[in-house]
Amino acid sequence: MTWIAKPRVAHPSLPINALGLTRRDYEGTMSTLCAGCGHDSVTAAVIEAFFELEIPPHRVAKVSGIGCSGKTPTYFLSQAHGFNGVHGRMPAIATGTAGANRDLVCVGISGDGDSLSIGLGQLCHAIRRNVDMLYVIENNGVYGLTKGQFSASADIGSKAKRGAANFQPPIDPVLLGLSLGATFVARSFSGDKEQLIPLLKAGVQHRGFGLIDVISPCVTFNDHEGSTKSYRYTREHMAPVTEADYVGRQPEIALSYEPGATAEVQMHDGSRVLLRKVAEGFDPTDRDSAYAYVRERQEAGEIVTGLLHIREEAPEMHGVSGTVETPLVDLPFEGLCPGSAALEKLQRGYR
Ligand SMILES: Cc1ncc(C[n+]2csc(CCOP(=O)(O)OP(=O)(O)O)c2C)c(N)n1
Ligand code: SF4
Repeated sequence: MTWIAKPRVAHPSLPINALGLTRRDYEGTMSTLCAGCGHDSVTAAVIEAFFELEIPPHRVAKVSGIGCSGKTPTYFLSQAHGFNGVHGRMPAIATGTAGANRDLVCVGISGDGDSLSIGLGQLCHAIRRNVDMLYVIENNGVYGLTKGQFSASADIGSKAKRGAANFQPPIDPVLLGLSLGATFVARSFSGDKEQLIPLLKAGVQHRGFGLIDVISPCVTFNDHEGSTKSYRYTREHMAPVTEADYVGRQPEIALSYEPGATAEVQMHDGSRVLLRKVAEGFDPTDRDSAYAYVRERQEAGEIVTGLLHIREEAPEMHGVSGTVETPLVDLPFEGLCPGSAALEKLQRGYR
């Protein structure tokens, strides 16, 4: 894999935040994702959100599983703590991270495969525990990293790279979060930074589990059967002289639309999704209404975006579990390991 060092830019006219940091201080290494991948837009939004929130990058813990989405924490906040875990197990790592040090801002980045297929149980329990973290699902309906198999969020009838249609009903992370009682649920689109950045900022500041499902197109695995420009057609009609592959450059899809309005987005393969932004008067504190509204608009073929539900008074994991306020790393050794007499006393309490 090629690796290009990002040049440092230091110019007196660069905007700085209250900490004296520039946006560059919130970036990571150069992305190796496909040009035009929605995940890069999400990365840019995360960088902007943390820059604007003026959070010191070294006070952040970023965690992920496996997938193209799982790679993205490398591309933001290079000064942050980071752990790239096993496929689908990011929520367990995040739970440990948040539990061990409540002073860090915990950010988990996942994919729809990572969260809704192999890691579904993990996600459910992180929601149930109300782990204090921002949880972003970069949702493209496929397993991008392993070349475009359907994920559990793929819609019925959507076509895979090889033309086969998906026939299994999707798991909607927003409806899942609402039905499990997640205390902050939102949805956005990677190309709509006007909406995504404020949602990310709100999710970071929410005390408890902040779930944001971001529709994030995969440009590489959306070409379809019948196209004379598809990889398959090209391979079948060429005489290869070397083993080579080429992923065409695609422009980022950007979008701006008003609250209450719908916007049709044409994806790179020509398919269309219809987004509806919640209206100004929408009440996100009413979970049942939020669920009914998302379902109603879904029936009409629309994907509702915006802050869909928030419950601020719910105790988060620390409150429920009674964890120590001091981060474990700051506790003296005697506090962390009180000795065998204390252990015996504890065990006696359970007999
Ligand atoms: C235990 C395990 N099973 C399967 C895999 C293979 N694998 C790697 S990434 C991936 C799916 C990634 O899809 P998604 O989470 O949607 O992320 P994307 O690449 O689309 O961003 C799979 C199945 C793995 N790495 N580990
Ligand atoms: S394969 Fe798809 S999800 Fe992965 S980097 Fe390329 S466009 Fe993004």
